[in-house]
Amino acid sequence: MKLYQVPGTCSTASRIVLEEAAIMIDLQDVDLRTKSLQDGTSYLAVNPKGQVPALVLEDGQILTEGAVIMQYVADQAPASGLLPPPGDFARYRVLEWTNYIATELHKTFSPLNRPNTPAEYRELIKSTLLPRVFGVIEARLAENAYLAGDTFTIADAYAYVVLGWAKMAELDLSAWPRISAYLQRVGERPSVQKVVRVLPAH
Ligand SMILES: N[C@@H](CCC(=O)N[C@@H](CS)C(=O)NCC(=O)O)C(=O)O
Repeated sequence: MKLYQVPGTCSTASRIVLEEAAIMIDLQDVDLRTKSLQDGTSYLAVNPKGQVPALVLEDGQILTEGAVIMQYVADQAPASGLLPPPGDFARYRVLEWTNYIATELHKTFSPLNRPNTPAEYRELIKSTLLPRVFGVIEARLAENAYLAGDTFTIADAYAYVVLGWAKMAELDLSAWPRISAYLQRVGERPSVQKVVRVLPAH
């Protein structure tokens, strides 16, 4: 399989999941500004959305949307515990948190990475919108070591990468000590140590 990615962006969550699942992958870096690949060809021919990640399967099919790529990868390695099997209610708890991270955390952060986002909106994101999400995650981590329970899942790979953007946004996480401890704990996982390089996200 091949993963189109940019280190430090949300595609890094897919890399962590691939690593946790012990799946070998060919990595291809994308220039998100020009939407081009290192050989000069257009990334839009791979993924017309122009965003990372995109996963090319063994049969040539291309799968996009990080939250879905992570589910696909986790299902290739059921023993990893990254995502419980269909029919197990625990699966839906993992997907509930994965969806929350995608729609409420990731996409609330995204405008901070666009140069043309108005200052007033940036301020609203930092003062109100993100703290509301941080509060939900902080409360959850008071109950469990990980988002969906007591084991690491795809939701944690995703949350780890996106919460890591707080530093670049100059957001002080000290008001959320459980999040800070969680980032430290997840950051120590061998899979994370292997893949994480923090670069500006988009
Ligand atoms: N809906 C997509 C969004 C992915 C996304 O936002 N990717 C960002 C990097 S974190 C990106 O490629 N940004 C470049 C752009 O939007 O032009 C997903 O969940 O995978």
